[in-house]
This record gives sequence, C-alpha cells and structure tokens, in this order.
Amino acid sequence: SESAQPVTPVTFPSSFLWGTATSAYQIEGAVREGGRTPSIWDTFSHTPGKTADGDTGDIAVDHYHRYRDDVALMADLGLNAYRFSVSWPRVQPTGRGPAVQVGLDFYRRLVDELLSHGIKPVVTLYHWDLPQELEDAGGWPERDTALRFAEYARIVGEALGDRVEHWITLNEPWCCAFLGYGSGVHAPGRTDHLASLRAAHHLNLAHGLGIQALRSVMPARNTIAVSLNSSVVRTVSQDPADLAAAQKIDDLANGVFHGPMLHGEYPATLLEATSSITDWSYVLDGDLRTINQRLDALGLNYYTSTLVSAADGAVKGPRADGHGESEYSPWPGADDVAFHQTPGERTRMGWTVDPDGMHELIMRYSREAPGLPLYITENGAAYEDKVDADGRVHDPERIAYLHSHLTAVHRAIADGADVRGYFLWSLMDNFEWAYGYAKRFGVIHIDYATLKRTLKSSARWYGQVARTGVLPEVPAA
Ligand code: PNW
Repeated sequence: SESAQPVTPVTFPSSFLWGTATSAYQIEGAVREGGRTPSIWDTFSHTPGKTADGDTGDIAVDHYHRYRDDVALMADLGLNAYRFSVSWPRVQPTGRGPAVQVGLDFYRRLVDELLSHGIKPVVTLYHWDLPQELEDAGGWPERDTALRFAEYARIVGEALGDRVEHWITLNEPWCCAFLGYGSGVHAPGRTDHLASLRAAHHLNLAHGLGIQALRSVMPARNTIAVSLNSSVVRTVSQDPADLAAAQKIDDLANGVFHGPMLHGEYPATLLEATSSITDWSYVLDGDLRTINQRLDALGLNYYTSTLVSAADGAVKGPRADGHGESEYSPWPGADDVAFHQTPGERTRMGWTVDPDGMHELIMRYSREAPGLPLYITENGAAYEDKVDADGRVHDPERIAYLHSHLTAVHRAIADGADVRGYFLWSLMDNFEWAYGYAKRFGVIHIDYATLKRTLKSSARWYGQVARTGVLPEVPAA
C-alpha cells in the first residue's frame, strides 16, 4: 500500500513522560511476606474455575524480590517514568489501623531505586487488590470501604509524598465495579447489578476522599489524577435506537465516573436508564461535591473501541463485548443493547486494533475537561510471543500496534490535546487477571519456569522512541 511519508519527523515534546505500567498483584508475588494478608484477588484466584489454568499471583514474576533488576532494565531502555501500584494489604493488612512498616519500606526502596536511575515514579493507590477483610465487611458496595480507602491514601501519601510527584487514586473503577460485582469475571466475583452500581458510587467517593486525604499530607506541588478505562462507543448506524444504545453504554462506561468526578453530577440519562435497578439513595448529601475534587491530570487507559446497536429483545448468553465470559452482563439496565465485534485485525485478547479510537478518546476528554493535562496511563497489546532458537523474542505485531497508537497520540497533540505522557502496558509479561499467564502484554518476555527476563524487540524499539522522542517508520514485519 502507498504509505505517505510524513514530511516532518513525528516528534514528541521534550518533557514527555515515556514509561511503562504495571500493578502490584500482577507482578509482585511474595503474597505472604512482610505481614501481607490476602486481597480479594488472592481469594478469587485460589477459587477453582475463576482463572485460566487456576493461575494465581502467588509468585507472579517475583518483582518483590527482583525490583532492582527490573528498574535496571527500564533504565537501560532509556525510559524516564514508571507507573506501579501499591498493594493495600501489604501496607494495611486488614484494611484498617496502623501501617505495616515492612510493607511501606518495599515501596520506599522501589521509589529510591527509580529516582536514582532518573525514572519518575507514578503511584497508583488502588489497582484492584482490596484487603479481603474489607470485602468480608461488604466491599465496595458499602460506604465504609470508601472511608477506609481515604485512610490508606493518607498513609501512603505520608510515606511517599516527599519523593513521588505523580499520584493516581484508582485504576479503572469500571472494572472494579462492573466486572467485580456485575459480571463476576473479576474479584470478588459477585453478580449483582445493584451491588455494582453501589460499588461505582463508593469508588467515586473513595476517589474524592482519597484526593482530600492526599492533599492534606503531601506537598502542594504533587499532582493527583485518576486512570479511567473510558470507552469509545461506536454504533453500527445513526438510527435513533442505535444512538440511544450508544448513549446508554457511554453513560455506564464513562459518565458514571467522569460525570461526578469532572462535573459533580451523574448523567440524567444514566439515572433514568438504571431506575428499575436502583434509586441511587446511597448518594448522600455532599457526596457529589466531595467526588468533584480538583484534579491535576486525567489518566486514560485505552486498548480498543466498543461497537453497539439496539438489540431486538433481551440478549442472553455470551456477548461480543470483549469483557470476558460470563452469563451475567456487566452492563446494568442495558439488556436492550447488543455488542458487536469491531471489524479489523485483533490481538490475542480478541480486541480489535483501532488506533483511531485512541485519537477520538483523547479529543473527547480534551473537550470534556478543558485545560486538564492528559496522560495515557495504559496502552498495549497481547500477542503470542515465542523465544526464537537464538534466544531472542521478535514481536513485530506489538511494534506495529505501538507505532499506530503513538501516531494517534501524536495526531491528538497536533490537534491541540495536552497529552503529557504515555505508559505502555506492560513492562513485562504478568498475571493477566482471569486469563492468568496465558496472555502476554509485556515488552519484556518472562520465562515462567525460570522467571528469566528477555527484552522483546518491541522493548528496544520503544526504548529508542523514548530516548529520541521521535517515532521512526515502522520496520517491515
Ligand atoms: C486493564 N475489559 O485491565 C488493567 O488496568 C490491567 O491491569 C490489565 O492487565 C490490562 O488492562 C490488560 O487487560 C482490563 O474487560 C481488563 O474491558 C479488562 C478490561 C479492560 C481492562
């Protein structure tokens, strides 16, 4: 095909953050060390039938013991930022009460190691590993969990706020609420639409209270954001019924979080569409104001787009919405919406490669939150990576995916969006939740028998982009 050669090189701002992202339960292992107690993901992954091959994060990629090697690899690649999450049950084993110093010390050492290599740490407070004791007390559907989160946020802010400038309250509250309590494919595996909407509100509240707690203990120069897996919802036609279906999914995927966080209100269309499930009476006076805290930035996680239409009658059974297999829908009140597979090439997750969706998402949030700096806090792809006879791992498909998505980010910046950084998911292969170790997102390959790390060709390619700030032509596969 004719590829138009760009006239000027595709260059990113010199202050751009080039990083990778990970999360605690997916990489750390060492689940019983230092007084750590089980999180809902320990319980879930140890429950037969919940994860592929019964995989658990017990060992994961042993990052807890190998973090120095992992930071050295990032430094060798020339990356200048790293997004990781703090494990709540490592810091506050029961989800309440005083902090465990051994737990905090691990993150202090990790932060020191990053800083000594010139890598900016970006801390996510909550990437899905709720202390099991808090779930036993009701979990996210209960208000108290949000209050507990605020206390945990204060503890971590106090311990790391002097050296960590960039903070993220929650990662993808959509997954926590609707995969955790709705379709049940994520921990804690509950399937209750009312519970999922209550969870969404209390995650929002946790975000607002968490920001207040962080600001009360941290230097004012630090920035606080949230990472949303906001969806780009496309329709099969402009038919009013299809547009209404898209509105419903947009509210349930995006507006339910950015509504209160950015605008201090839930979308009226969301309240109406869910009225047979909930009266939202757990939204107490003052909550919306608390949730609508000033944000310093917004994190967007993007993998693929969503294609919907109106359904004829109720849709039962598996749905092509790419959110795992469950007979329960993660979309409360949306039985009249049908999900379709976006045409095009797919990754190993079955997710269609749609870089235009990334451009659209960034432009949408530039308009939704004018003046708010944006970060891509996750983007990446799973492919079937094999170690060649020469010991190398060639992953041209991942390079092509990254190239097309970074091109979309660059195009959004050219169109006026204030994107300040990009965090590739993920640094290394890891525990991909319900899919276990079968799905590999890393630019570093893990041999699970030995836990040996091997740079894939995409890691070298991404390192060059990070060091130069220039997107090269994609090499022929
Ligand atoms: C995100 N979905 O997970 C997470 O933030 C990461 O921890 C994860 O490894 C990565 O994306 C790749 O999956 C998601 O079903 C899990 O829509 C599921 C969905 C979206 C994101």
